[in-house]
This record gives sequence, structure tokens and C-alpha cells, in this order.
Amino acid sequence: MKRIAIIGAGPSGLAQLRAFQALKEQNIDIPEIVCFEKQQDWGGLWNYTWRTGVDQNGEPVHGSMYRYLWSNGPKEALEFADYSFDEHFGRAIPSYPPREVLWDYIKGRVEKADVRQYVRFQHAVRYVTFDEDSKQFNVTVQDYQHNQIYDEAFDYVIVASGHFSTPRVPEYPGFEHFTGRLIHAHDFRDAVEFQDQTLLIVGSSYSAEDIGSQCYKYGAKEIISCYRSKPMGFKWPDNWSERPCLKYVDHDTAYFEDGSSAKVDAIILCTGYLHHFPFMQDQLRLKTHNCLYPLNLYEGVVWENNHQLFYLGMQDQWYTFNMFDAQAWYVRDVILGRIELPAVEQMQQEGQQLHEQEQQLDDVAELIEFQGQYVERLIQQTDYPTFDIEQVNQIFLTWHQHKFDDIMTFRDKTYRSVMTGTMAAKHHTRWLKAYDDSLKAYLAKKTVKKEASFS
Ligand code: FAD
Ligand code: NA7
Repeated sequence: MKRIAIIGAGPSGLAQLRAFQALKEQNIDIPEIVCFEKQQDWGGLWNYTWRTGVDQNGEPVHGSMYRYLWSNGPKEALEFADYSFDEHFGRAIPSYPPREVLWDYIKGRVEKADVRQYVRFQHAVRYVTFDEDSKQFNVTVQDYQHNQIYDEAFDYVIVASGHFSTPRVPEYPGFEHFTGRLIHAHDFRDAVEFQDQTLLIVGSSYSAEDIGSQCYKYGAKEIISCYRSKPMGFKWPDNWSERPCLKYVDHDTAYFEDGSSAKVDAIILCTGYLHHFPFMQDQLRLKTHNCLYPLNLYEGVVWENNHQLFYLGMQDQWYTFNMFDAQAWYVRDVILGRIELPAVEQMQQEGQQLHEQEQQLDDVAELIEFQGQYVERLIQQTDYPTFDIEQVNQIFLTWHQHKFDDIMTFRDKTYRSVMTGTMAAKHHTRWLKAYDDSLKAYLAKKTVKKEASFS
């Protein structure tokens, strides 16, 4: 029997397990699958950890999520086509769930599919090589449960280890003498720590916007965010300003490219992440920046120079969970020989074309549509339940507009499910005043008349 190794049990790796299990439920034989997960539990980034630096085994901490994190896009855009929010929660819930609620949803599907048996937890993949003679991969794994390192042979390897965990940490002059706290977003855990402080946020993408918003919500005194290319441009609250790029820091003062300066208590580098796969042999290793169409991956997933190797979820992400599903179903069908791959030259040509096409797009609508078309193309090739991609694109566009209308209230909006037609419920508390992000508080039905206070 053929053997498949999946590296990582986050949403992408779990999508792969679900894709195979869907066939097993139809009494179709599937290959032997082993999913290696270095953490103690599944869910990837959604499995919150308070730790920073290294985990209990000395592995680099994978988690980049923080307390009070709520979904930054409507749940209706990421809903699984084969497992709806209605099915999981038994009723309509609001559109922007906190992390714990989405983690519960992710787990619900794979618990129902009974795929935990395939996962070896606390197993970190150390190295993957390919043997041209046997046409097999050798996977070296560190098993922290039994404190041993071992090798196993596999016919296929699917890398689903995520790409928002290894921080990209720039160096600015004066950082070494900065008197306050200086961290990367990867190590940010609790906005309350920054209450009454003046913060400098470096970066102008999702992490900058969300970590700044968290800190505003939980009582930061002042927020300054600075951009390298272009400002985020939202209508910020009075105590939040955007400035051009940071130039240098002198002890407690930050100096910017427009000549202005400010005394700051803390600096949070929201400067993105590296695609980092030190466990892959060089010729098998994906080398890319964060973009919608990385090179060397046919249909965004098949390693062009070795069709027994796949990468899941390596794109920058508008679409998430249902895109990982579309990819996983596609990879499954390539492995099972249900999908025939074209010649390598054609794969490379197509990949290059799409990669270049992405460079030409700068309008948000075009970028969303580009990823939507990609997801649709994959879904059309498998039996993953089809859904209205155009409607999801529209959800993203409306979400985008809501953010520009008011960055502090967009999470109070509701959307209709593309999968079930259910209209989301209105949440009992406005996001800005909803300080308790637990599953229990979120699902409480009662309308909170007097909104919670925070101090
Ligand atoms: P991950 O979730 O990163 O999971 C990868 C798994 O691989 C982890 O469990 C890890 O432990 C394991 N692993 C890594 N290396 C090894 C190894 N060598 N051996 C064994 N196991 C390994 N998406 C949304 O849809 N909505 C949001 O609101 C949202 N918010 C986000 C907020 C933050 C701060 C970040 C960083 C991302 C956010 N995302 C959000 C995007 C997120 O990338 C996806 O939702 C999703 O978690 C990606 O799934 P994944 O399985 O590809 O990767
Ligand atoms: P992104 O989306 O990759 O954005 C990285 C940001 O960091 C972006 O604004 C970059 O500016 C900026 N950056 C990168 N290097 C520098 C330096 N040296 N100086 C200043 N600014 C820099 O990462 P995020 O963490 O925001 O988002 C990743 C995921 O986490 C996302 O899916 C969210 O859902 C949560 P640029 O525009 O390149 O000039």
C-alpha cells in the first residue's frame, strides 16, 4: 500500500485528512496516511498558546495568534462546503467569531470524520529527502513523546506546515538601545499589557491593523503605525495616527521619514512572516515570498519537479479554509490518479503566467477575483461540494468596504451563508465592547444590556 506523510495538522493538513476520509466513507480504499504534528493538539495557528520563543519540547513556537483575536474576515467567506456553521452550532451565530469559536468549528468537522487516529502528535519533522532509485521520500522525525528520532519511507509528502510562524524581523538603527519593549507580532499575546502606553506599530497589513485595534480596544494611550509602501488608510480613532516609514530609534524616541518623531513605550513589528521550511531538502524546498501565486507549484499545490510532493496553503490568503479544502481534494485526486497532470513544461508555463498575472493586479477586487477563480478551478476538478464563488468574492468586497467605513465596527456586520442561505445572527455585544472572547460568552444567547466594562 502507498504511504502518505502529511506535515502539520492545522486547517490545511486537516483538510487533507478530511478529503481522504470522505472517500473512506464511500468504502473506497485509501493509502496509508501519517500526519506529523509537532504540537500537542491540532488546529495549527487556531490552537492558541501563551508561549513565545520555544515550546515545552524546545521547538520554535508555532502559534502567532493572541488573546482576544476575533476572525478578521466574515465566517461566511471561509465556511467549509461539507460542514456548515449551522451543522456545527445548531443555530445561526454572528459573522465574526473569536478564535476559540473558530477552533471549535475546525475541530468539529475532523472529530466527526474520526481522523485523529492518523495524527502523531508531538512529532516534529526534521528532514525530508527523496531517493531517485526507490522513488520514495525518507522522512526523519523527532518523536517527543518517546524521546526518539526515527526515519520512515513514504511515497508522497504533503507539506501543510503553514507560513505565518517564522517572523520576518527587520533591523532599524537604534533598536539595540531602545528602552521599551520591542517584539514581533509573532510574540504578541495580550493587548492588556500595553494599556496606557504609547505604541509604535511597524507595518501596514493585517497584523498591524488588528494588533493596533486590539491595543486600542484594551486601553492603549496612543497608537502610531508606520508604513513602508502605503498607509492602511482607515479612519482611525483620535489617538491613532499613521506615519511614513521608521528611520531610526534613539533610546525612547522613534524618528520617521517625514522628519517627525515620537516618544514610544513599545514597538511591535508587524512586518510579516517568512516561508521557512528548514526540514526540506534544498531541491524540494519552496522558496517564495508571501503572494497569491508562488512559483514552482502547479495549481498552487503540486511541486513541479516531483509530482509526489505537494504543498498546501502556501498562498497569501483572502480565501482560507475552503481554499485549503479545494487544494486537499485536488491533491488527493492527483495521488489517486483521478487527475492527470500535464507535461512539466506546460505546468511551468502556466505557473509563470499566473504568477505574472498577479503582479499586474493592484485593485482589491481583482486580487480577490484572482484567488476566487483559482479556488473555483480546483473545485471543478474534484467532487468537493461546489459553491457560489462569485458570492464569496462579493462578501470579501463588502467586508473590505465595511472596514473603510469604520475599522472599529466592521465586525458588528452580518452576512448570509453561501452554503446554507442562513443569515448570521446579530451579536449581543458590539465588538469594541465585547472584552470576553470565550466560546461561552460568545454563544451566550442573552442580550447584554449593559455592555461589559474594561479597566
Ligand atoms: P497553520 O495553521 O500554521 O498550521 C500548520 C501546522 O503545522 C501547525 O499545527 C504546526 O504545528 C505544524 N508544523 C509546522 N512545522 C512542523 C514540523 N516541522 N513538523 C510537524 N508539524 C509541523 N485566517 C482566517 O481565515 N481568518 C482569520 O481571522 C485569520 N487570522 C489570522 C491571524 C493571525 C495572527 C495569523 C498569523 C493568521 C491568521 N489567519 C486567518 C490565516 C491562517 O494562516 C489560516 O487560517 C490557517 O491557520 C492556515 O492553516 P495551515 O494549516 O496552512 O497552517
Ligand atoms: P503581511 O500581510 O505579509 O504584511 C507584512 C507587512 O509588513 C507589510 O505591510 C509590509 O510592508 C511590512 N514590512 C515588511 N518588512 C518591513 C520592513 N522592513 N519595514 C517596514 N515594514 C515592513 O503580514 P501580516 O503579519 O500583516 O499578515 C499575515 C497574516 O496574519 C494574515 O493572513 C492575517 O490574517 C494575519 P510592504 O507593504 O511590503 O512595504
